[in-house]
Amino acid sequence: MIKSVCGYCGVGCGLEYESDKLVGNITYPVNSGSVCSKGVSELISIDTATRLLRPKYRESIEDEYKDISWEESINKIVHKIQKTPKERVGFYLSGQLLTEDYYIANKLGKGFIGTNNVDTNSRTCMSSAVVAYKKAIGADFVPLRMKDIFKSNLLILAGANTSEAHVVFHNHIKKAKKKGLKIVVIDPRYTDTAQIADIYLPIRAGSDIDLFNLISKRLIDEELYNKEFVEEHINNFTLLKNKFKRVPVTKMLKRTGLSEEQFEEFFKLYVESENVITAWTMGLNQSVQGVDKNLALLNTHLLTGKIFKPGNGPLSLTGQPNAMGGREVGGLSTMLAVHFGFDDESIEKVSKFWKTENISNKPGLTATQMLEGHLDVLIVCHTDPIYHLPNRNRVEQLMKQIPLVVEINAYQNSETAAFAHIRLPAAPWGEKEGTQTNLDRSITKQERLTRTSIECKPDWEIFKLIAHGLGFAKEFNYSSAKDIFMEYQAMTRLNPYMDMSDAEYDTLSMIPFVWGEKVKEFLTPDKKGNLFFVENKLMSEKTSLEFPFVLLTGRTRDQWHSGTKTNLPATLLKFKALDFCEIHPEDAKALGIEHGDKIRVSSRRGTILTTAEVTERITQKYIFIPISNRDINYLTNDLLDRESLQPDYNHSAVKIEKVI
Ligand SMILES: Nc1nc2c(c(=O)[nH]1)N[C@H]1C(S)=C(S)[C@@H](COP(=O)(O)OP(=O)(O)OC[C@H]3O[C@@H](n4cnc5c(=O)[nH]c(N)nc54)[C@H](O)[C@@H]3O)O[C@H]1N2
Ligand SMILES: Nc1nc2c(c(=O)[nH]1)N[C@H]1C(S)=C(S)[C@@H](COP(=O)(O)OP(=O)(O)OC[C@H]3O[C@@H](n4cnc5c(=O)[nH]c(N)nc54)[C@H](O)[C@@H]3O)O[C@H]1N2
Ligand code: SF4
Ligand SMILES: [Mo]
Repeated sequence: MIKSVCGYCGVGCGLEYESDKLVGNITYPVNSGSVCSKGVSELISIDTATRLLRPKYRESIEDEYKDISWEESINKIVHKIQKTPKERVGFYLSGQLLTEDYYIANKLGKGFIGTNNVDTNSRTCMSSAVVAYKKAIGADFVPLRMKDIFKSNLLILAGANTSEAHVVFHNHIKKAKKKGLKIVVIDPRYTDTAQIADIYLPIRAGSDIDLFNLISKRLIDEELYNKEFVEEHINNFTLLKNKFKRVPVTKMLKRTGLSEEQFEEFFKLYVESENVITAWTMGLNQSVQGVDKNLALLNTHLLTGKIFKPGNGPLSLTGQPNAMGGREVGGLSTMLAVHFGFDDESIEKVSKFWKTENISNKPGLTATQMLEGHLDVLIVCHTDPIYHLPNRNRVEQLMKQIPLVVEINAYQNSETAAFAHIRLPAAPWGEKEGTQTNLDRSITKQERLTRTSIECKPDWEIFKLIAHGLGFAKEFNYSSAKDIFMEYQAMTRLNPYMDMSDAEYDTLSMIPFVWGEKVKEFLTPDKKGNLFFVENKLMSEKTSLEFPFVLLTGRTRDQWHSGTKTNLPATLLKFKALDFCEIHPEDAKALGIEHGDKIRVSSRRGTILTTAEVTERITQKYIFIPISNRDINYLTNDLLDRESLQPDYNHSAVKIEKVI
């Protein structure tokens, strides 16, 4: 029997592999034996006909792909990088990469090629949470664990559909509910998660800042905040208090779409609950004011002192399996490595560690800026930007202008494949090994369960080949994922709160290592938490007579994003629909649309076809389309949060027509 870990979501469930079968790992602390449909079907995705099994090349994206050897393809990439100014080279990584893959790509890009254009799809996912955590508590640090729900009295889920997106955690929430945990769900859709709520708040999309501000204001006005804690541990209280004196309370409540009774019922439960956890995901992060939404939420925990105490805290529910590990190594273009930025001291420490003089102090392009960055070489690894970036027609135009697009993927059927020149076959989950950090800081290890397909290579090895081609053989002298992990582990000592020296690579699949368990205070320089006054500036795209609906997008339980690993003949039979558009019965009636009708959904930027699902789960004037519809981003707008540069995926104005 081999122990490993699921490679899908941030819960990070342990798996056991025995005689060609996967089951949950009972001893693994996070999941105690359960897995969801994606976890158990990991094996199926190894053996599909859609695997990419050989390197491919074409001169122009008009041509057909031809097979090419590894040597020739790496040579072509290396030559092009050598001829290109470093600021015109970009690495587009993924929160699904293993830590070793991430580390080596980051070291190559930032440390040796000397470009900070190394970013990741986490930009579209978690970057608002990263910025807000740093501002409010001093570091990108999740200050509690999932198991804290068993010590809590109230769990608030804001813009998070755990029932479909963090399935095994959701099962734990249900268990905790049986033991008395109260649940509040804040979401414009009556999701499967909302069905287990004690209080469901059908908030208007984009108005979370108003709701959290209303809580904070009431806590201050009625002196229900934790005075002692605020005095000792919190900055900016007086400022916030003064600012709140002038906010338009009635207008704020109106913007949330909630009634006074709904708010009062919630507030009563809130103040009566001794231990409170607020968890959130894309409903907050994916917003033009994503950072502010996060800060408004964090304010409530700083005011009440419900942080760094069992059963309490702000719990960002990371989506991808290793988005956390990626952030730890430094996979965002706005950080260097091990949570360091681009200040002189950090650059000096990292340069010394990597033995390099090539690090630039200029933050790089983010994933959401890269395509506009006039790049000559773009290396895309373990992600599908053509599919996932907003305003796809524009993304396609920009991608076409890049002279060399390299796609490293384990499957052939991504959307980016149509825009690449070189495609390199990666070894997927099950054919490789390496570590990942789940959403609450547990570092676990994926094990190799089957032989690596002959022409495929683990992602780290591909970056190593490029590094060697560029003349950095000595600095990239690794013969295994373990070598890389151990170097990274040594590097974490540079940043004391991140020290991972005690992790044992060889036993991580059996005994996960949880880093940061000793951190029990704010990580800001003065060890105090920072309050911020933020306001809802109503910056999302406005609906109009022509585009009267707000489009919400998100997950369905059994599908993983573009579906290269989950939308397979062997799994489809059992699983939920891939493509539908939830629309309220009243709205459908007004448009003459019936359940099952083919419909055309258009925004100012593009049009897609889908099928109407008439349901009261969705509020009037909203529609929901799952992201398993690969065309979804032809519709979405490309407004970005000004600090995190994360897209406003959830709030695009659209219209609907029946296809006749
Ligand atoms: N099955 C499955 N699970 C996954 C994934 C997958 O592809 N498939 N992907 C993983 C990844 S990468 C991620 S990031 C996570 C995402 O995890 P979640 O964010 O929990 O998943 P979404 O379906 O995007 O849900 C976002 C919710 O926010 C709501 N929402 C939209 N706008 C607002 C708003 O303004 N305010 C509030 N309060 N709510 C709003 C939406 O109606 C939706 O229910 O899931 C992870 N888990
Ligand atoms: N409208 C809208 N757009 C969104 C979102 C939304 O909610 N709404 N969510 C955003 C978020 S939160 C996220 S995280 C992104 C996700 O968007 P993507 O990251 O683009 O989605 P995936 O389909 O998970 O892409 C992973 C790719 O890696 C490939 N792959 C699988 N295994 C391996 C491997 O071992 N090695 C390599 N090299 N490749 C492999 C897969 O075949 C696939 O092509 O989408 C973002 N876009
Ligand atoms: S909940 Fe997430 S980590 Fe657990 S089995 Fe499902 S997809 Fe995998
Ligand atoms: Mo994500």
